[in-house]
Amino acid sequence: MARKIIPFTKAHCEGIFCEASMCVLEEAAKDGVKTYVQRMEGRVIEPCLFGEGGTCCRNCSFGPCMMIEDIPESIGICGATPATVAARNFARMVASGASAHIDHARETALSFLAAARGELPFEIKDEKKLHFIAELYKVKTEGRSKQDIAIELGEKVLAEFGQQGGTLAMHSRAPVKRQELWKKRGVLPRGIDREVVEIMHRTHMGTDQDYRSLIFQATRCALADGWGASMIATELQDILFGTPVPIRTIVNLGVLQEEHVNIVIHGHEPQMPEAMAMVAHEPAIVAAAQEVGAKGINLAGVCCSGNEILMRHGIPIAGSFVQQEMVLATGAVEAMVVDVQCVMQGLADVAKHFHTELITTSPRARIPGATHIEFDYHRAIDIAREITHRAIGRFKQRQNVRIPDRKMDVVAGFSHETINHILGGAFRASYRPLNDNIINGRIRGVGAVVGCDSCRVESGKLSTMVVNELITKNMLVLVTGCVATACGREGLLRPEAAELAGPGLKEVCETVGMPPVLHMGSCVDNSRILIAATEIVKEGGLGDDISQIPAAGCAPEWMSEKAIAIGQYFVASGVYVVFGRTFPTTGSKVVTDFLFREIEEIYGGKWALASDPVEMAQMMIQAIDKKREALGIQEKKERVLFDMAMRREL
Ligand code: XCC
Ligand code: SF4
Repeated sequence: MARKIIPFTKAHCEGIFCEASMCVLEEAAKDGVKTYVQRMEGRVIEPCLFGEGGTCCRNCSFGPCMMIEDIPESIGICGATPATVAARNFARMVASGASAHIDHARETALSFLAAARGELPFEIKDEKKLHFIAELYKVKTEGRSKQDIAIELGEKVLAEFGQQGGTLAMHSRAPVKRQELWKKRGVLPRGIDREVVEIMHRTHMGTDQDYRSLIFQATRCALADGWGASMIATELQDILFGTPVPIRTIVNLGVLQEEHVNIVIHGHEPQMPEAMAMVAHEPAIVAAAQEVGAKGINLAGVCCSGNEILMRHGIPIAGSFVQQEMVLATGAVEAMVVDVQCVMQGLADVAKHFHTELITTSPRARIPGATHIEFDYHRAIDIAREITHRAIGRFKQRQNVRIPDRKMDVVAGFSHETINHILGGAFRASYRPLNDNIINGRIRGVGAVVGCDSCRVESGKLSTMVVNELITKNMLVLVTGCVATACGREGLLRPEAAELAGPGLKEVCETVGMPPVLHMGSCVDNSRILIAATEIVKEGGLGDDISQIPAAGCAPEWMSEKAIAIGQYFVASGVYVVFGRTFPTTGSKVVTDFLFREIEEIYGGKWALASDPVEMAQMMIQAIDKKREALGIQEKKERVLFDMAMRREL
């Protein structure tokens, strides 16, 4: 076995564009490995304006009907206007994105129930949260065993998916004023699945043809995601696998280990990754690894599966979405285990060039060329062992390895409960200190920077530039998803990053020893941000609704339909949301105007679009300063802060 180790020594890592990481792709390309880089270059047709702007309809066989809003004759054969088509397409994106979270949550609820019944190797880890959520669902807790409570809770949660009327229990966690607003607007979801089906129905040829009405339903569906499915997924996963607490680990390609069997877990649902983590250090597994000349098993994550086990176990992340093929191109991965969402089909082709086995595990996601080993959580441990042994079996076939020496320390695991403790201290856990620091101006506001990293921009860089700009302006930043990984690569998730923050934020971070950028988890964990925002409201002093607090959201490199669903539930929760590079309704000025302006009068939040990272940050800051002004905490306090900073500098 002729192994070539390519040394990389450059000290500073520039995200995935660092010489070392790109070198992995270049070297691999010389061996004929094709990744997104080649596919982008070799693209035969450029993205078309109708598709990009949302004004192409193919909802019936008269079409596709492509429309230009400025040309009155340019409407559908059925008479559909560009606004109708753009709103229909937008709503369908929400439906698809929400479905991803909903199906994830369903799977979580099913495995939660099975675990409660004692059928799975998972046990309830967070009893306190079990009680809290049980009470939300009106499940009696007094004098009952945790199994009993969990069984009833699991059943009640599952019933919400097929529910036809009424409301969802999690919505009662929102600020009262927000709940009243949703009620008044009639936008409270009646059941989880129902709202998705209704979008598909309304967007069928010849049904709902009023863009406002379509956006209304898209909003109801988005709320069934954020304050429904995503929140269910987050909370039940926490109860089952543990609520994250701050934990130190590493990210980037360099977490792969030359002397270990590398198994990479990619996708979204945490059940399989949890099982893989449980078996990785079993003596029999380690012995089997040693038998083939490896030191043991090295588990690493990609995308949100990675975020889940990073948050709960400190398992390193090898790469974000854009890096997934790069991870395989190192030649150091024995098996990549994938389930659902954000898994590129191109992986199968990359894996073929190496000894890597690509393994699909979800009954709802297969890839030609991959091995399918279906994950059944009743047999979670056996399947995890089987997969691990297959990976071990591949180790000896490993050839050239190009693991760049690129890894970065991160502190992750900031659930909203942790923020409570860190800021308030163990004895007086509360959001009071955060609110006080926002009121006194040390912290200007809270910026949530979330979502994907994109092949169509300088991946990761755009997001981290937004984050950098925000923290220098004293904005506390919350991150999830692949943006979190990008921030990790750049060293922004270390307490040391406080150095980069503005004086006020820096002071707060140094006092409590936290990074200025808090990793709150995976995509479904954006629900943690909703709760954090609600906690800020409930703590008092910053208004009585989410739309009043100095907070804003941003997805600089969004790519998935989930991002649209997430953005819409944030807007409907009263948050100003900035998206990067492109927005799917720009072909219709009418619909875009509605989403970027008018909708604010309804929900207090709205969308915006920008391409330049500094501009994105500035837009968020401007929105936040406006909220500070409305709260009456803007000017005076800022001068106090300035004086303090001046004094310290002297
Ligand atoms: Fe997918 Fe969740 Fe986007 Fe990353 S961030 S590319 S959706 S993995 Ni959620
Ligand atoms: Fe064209 Fe109307 Fe059919 Fe859409 S539904 S393809 S706009 S005719």
